[in-house]
Amino acid sequence: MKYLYSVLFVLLISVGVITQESDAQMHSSDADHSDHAITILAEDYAFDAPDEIPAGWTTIEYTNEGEEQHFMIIARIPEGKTFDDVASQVTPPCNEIWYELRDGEISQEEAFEKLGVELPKWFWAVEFMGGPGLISPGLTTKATVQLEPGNYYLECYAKTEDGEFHSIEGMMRGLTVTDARSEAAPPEADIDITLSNFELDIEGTLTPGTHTVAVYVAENPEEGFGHNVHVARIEPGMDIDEIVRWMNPFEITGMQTPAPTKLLGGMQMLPEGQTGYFTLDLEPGRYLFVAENTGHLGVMQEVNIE
Ligand SMILES: [Cu+2]
Repeated sequence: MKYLYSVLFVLLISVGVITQESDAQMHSSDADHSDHAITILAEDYAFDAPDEIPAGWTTIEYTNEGEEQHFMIIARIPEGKTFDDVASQVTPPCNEIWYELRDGEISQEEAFEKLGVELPKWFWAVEFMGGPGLISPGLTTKATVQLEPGNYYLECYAKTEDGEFHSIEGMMRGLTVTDARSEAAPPEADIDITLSNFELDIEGTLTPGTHTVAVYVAENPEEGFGHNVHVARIEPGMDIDEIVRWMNPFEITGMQTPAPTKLLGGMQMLPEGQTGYFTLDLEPGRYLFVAENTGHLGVMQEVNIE
């Protein structure tokens, strides 16, 4: 079953699109280039992002300029393959199978089987390298990840109110990480989150204000999956199970507009043994830290901030 979850996860999120915006924005954030920062804007439905960045620790300042919730996962494409290969060989079958699942024509099990048959073998070597978690319209988050040279793609697979992946609507594009290397160091974190297959552990004191959160993915004895975290505000009277359900893209209406609550960012799926960082602005209140596809298995924690 765990394998099936990881399979469906990987497959569904690769549903993509061919269009790309060419407006690129990239800047070094200061004169001595000690901090390698790029700015990416999320729109309904496109990323305004650079085409090329140097390797090394990279801080992505991600602003949601749209009217729907957005995130951005960064996926490394296997050696010898390109974004066009993803768009032409992976996207079309994935989207067709998603429609059949969404429209109730096939079960999840049948979807797994079809994907296993219809996708190219190389797709299983795609590696997910983190990226900014879900944020509500108007918010900005910073996510810091380490990227090695290669071909990557960026994707948001949140859904429109009609159940279309944002990627299909335009939120998927290629990114080249070049051999040039920035000397940027990772940020200092004051909160540590450790993710494993079935647990989310938070260390540090969450208080009102801005925090830098380090997200570490533990090595798992079994095949790992679902190693990501998003932060959602729990308003009075809200049903936590409903937030967890919405966070799960396997649910037919999971991650679909409208979002049930305010979303404050997080860290997208990382490989085992890897650390990524994100900034988090908190006000007093209750928050849910939850993995999108394994929250219902217990990978979540509720936090109360006085
Ligand atoms: Cu989106």
